[in-house]
Amino acid sequence: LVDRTVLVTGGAGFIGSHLVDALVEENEVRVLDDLSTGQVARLPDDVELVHGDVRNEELVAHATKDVDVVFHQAANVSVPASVENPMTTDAVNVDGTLAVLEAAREEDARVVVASSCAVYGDPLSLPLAETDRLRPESPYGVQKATVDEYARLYNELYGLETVALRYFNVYGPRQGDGGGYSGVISIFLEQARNGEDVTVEGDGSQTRDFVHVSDVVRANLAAATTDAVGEAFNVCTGTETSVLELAEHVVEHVDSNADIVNVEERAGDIARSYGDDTKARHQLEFETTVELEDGIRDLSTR
Ligand code: UD2
Repeated sequence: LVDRTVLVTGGAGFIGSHLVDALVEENEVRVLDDLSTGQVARLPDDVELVHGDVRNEELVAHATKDVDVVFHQAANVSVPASVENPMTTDAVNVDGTLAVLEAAREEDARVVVASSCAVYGDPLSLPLAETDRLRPESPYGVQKATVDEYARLYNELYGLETVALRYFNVYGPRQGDGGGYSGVISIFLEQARNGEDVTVEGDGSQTRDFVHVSDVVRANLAAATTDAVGEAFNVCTGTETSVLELAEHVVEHVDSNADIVNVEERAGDIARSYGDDTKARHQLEFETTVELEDGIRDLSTR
């Protein structure tokens, strides 16, 4: 993307800040972030920060003024938090997205919405494809399914250019910085570095589709220019890795003598998950580039 004015909501967060880095050289970048988990230190100098809540319609409209593309990453990303507080997380995740879509409608801006594989719930069949029924199993999953559908609806109803990206298990630099909700890879890396036990929940046979954040950025850039608007795409590698394999890779690459131990399985944990990347390859002309082992090797040297 070049010579555009773009808004990255959640731009001080894990994924948002990588997106900002990729955009800032050649575009005018604005960030809307409440800094609840985001960090100002992640933002390059040339970025305009609008500090505040995505539920604040006036503020969102102000941040969206004269914008060509909105990359909507702001969300409460914690599944457990959504189970604890369905209403407050719904307000942030759903009302916040509606505020963004409404502001974009005013500006006729394209919106790339961060959706999630959580929209699928426990898979009936694998790999998970975009045509599968949505059966979310957490308030977070319902909220993401809702905004994913709103993105499609805004395209159909108002002709707004929207794309929903269903992120699978994203990992990479800055994840879990400063505590808070983080993913298994950053937890394992931290444990291995500190020589602590690497805690595999259950027997470690559960699988996930781990996508490097740089590939998530590339998917967003593809979505900013694609003709395939009104569509939802998996952002996945199409391969599954077990949590035990993951633990072994991490310990090996960190060169740690940490032990891999089994702890209690997580209640309601999904046994297997990986996505079908065919639609994204064909219609979005996007495929992932970072192999999991390379991603882990790189993280282990940071
Ligand atoms: C991911 C997303 C979540 C939602 C969900 C949809 C992340 C961080 N979370 O949740 O937002 O989209 O997918 O299904 O990407 N584990 C261990 N030891 C640990 C921590 C985790 O064994 O110390 C296991 C855990 O039990 C699970 C797997 O690692 O089987 C992945 O856990 P996670 O929290 O990284 O991500 P997940 O798939 O629950």
